[in-house]
Amino acid sequence: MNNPEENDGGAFCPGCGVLFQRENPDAPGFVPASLEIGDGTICRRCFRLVHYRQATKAPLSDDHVCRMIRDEMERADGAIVFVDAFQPDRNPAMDRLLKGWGKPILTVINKFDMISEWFRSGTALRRLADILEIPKDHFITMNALDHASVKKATTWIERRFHPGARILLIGPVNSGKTTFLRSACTEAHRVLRSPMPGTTLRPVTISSAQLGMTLVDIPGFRSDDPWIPILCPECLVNLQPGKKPNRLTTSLKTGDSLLFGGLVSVEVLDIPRGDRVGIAAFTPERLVLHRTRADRVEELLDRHAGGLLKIPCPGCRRTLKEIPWSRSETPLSKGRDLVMPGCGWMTVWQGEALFSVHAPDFFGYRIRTALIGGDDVHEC
Ligand SMILES: Nc1nc2c(ncn2[C@@H]2O[C@H](COP(=O)(O)OP(=O)(O)OP(=O)(O)O)[C@@H](O)[C@H]2O)c(=O)[nH]1
Ligand SMILES: [Mg+2]
Ligand SMILES: [Zn+2]
Ligand SMILES: [Zn+2]
Repeated sequence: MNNPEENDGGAFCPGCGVLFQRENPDAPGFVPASLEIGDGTICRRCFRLVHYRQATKAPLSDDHVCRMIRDEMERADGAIVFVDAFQPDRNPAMDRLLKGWGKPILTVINKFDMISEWFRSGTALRRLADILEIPKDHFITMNALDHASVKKATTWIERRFHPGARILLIGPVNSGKTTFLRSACTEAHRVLRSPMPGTTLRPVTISSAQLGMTLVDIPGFRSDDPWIPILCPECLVNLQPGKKPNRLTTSLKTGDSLLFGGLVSVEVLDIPRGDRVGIAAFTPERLVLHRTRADRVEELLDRHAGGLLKIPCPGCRRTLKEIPWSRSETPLSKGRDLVMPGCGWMTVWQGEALFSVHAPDFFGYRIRTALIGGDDVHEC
């Protein structure tokens, strides 16, 4: 366990992994001079998160995270790569880092509970394997909040690593690395998990008596979520998928727009055959989906930020308005997803159409093979 005595440079906050400091009250690791650092001490940022659910941002670049991983790789015997089932993605920087390492790397697709009910039996693993380009028997799915699921995962891990192994937990922010650590090792009860992306800020090392292994929880990569540098902490927390993400199934005609909260709007520009296209949109629980006519979008965004469209709050709407927005066209047909990082995705279950994605300049969408296929969407 990261404990106050462990490092000769000073003591670490067990909540976020940062070195305690007494100089800067606004930075992570701060403890006031009047407070003696003991066994149960956590820094001010962690204290506020635990007791007031007040989240603050603490910038950390992916380059910095990669450097931390590189340092840890020298001593480690392998890694568990976490994937967020709601946003299954590969991180190219991480792939480059781990390539040629020569030590076992397992993949855990966590938060599977968020999407599992939308699949017909058996299709989920095949589709996840296709999207992530990994063989079906090289990963498992997990719900890190569920005891039985974590037990299944630890048994799988124990079979693949030798006793005493030191294993790195790597993956995007909010993929549940710390949640798993806490669920799997009683020794980790003071390490913080939270819906604020970027809770863990430095590697946190836990020796688990139960597993007979050491797990090193590494801060998450942030570049997969373009909203992190822009939105306020409250909006970022609101943007987390929660336990039960939304699904809206509908059909749209030319000139219709679908608003993903007030962050992105998708307009139907043209339907080559027929006059409607059947779509399904999957979004975080609190990101309101709103259907309107394209010419009303701006007015809605201005009038309803923080209200009907919960995200962004009025302050973040002002920030977003200062950034140029752009439009980009993409055709989409059955079997393909339009992935909007941080906002979920949209799939076509019937027909095809030319769509226009209207979003702030920094935002980039992707097209992928459908995660939840057209036939599954139609039926559930
Ligand atoms: N529904 C569901 N929620 C989960 C699961 N695992 C984690 N969460 C939630 O996801 C959020 C993020 O979890 P963390 O464990 O803090 O994520 P992390 O990967 O450590 O994130 P960073 O420290 O920011 O890198 C928390 O609100 C958890 O409760 C899961 O399997 N299912
Ligand atoms: Mg964490
Ligand atoms: Zn802390
Ligand atoms: Zn906000």
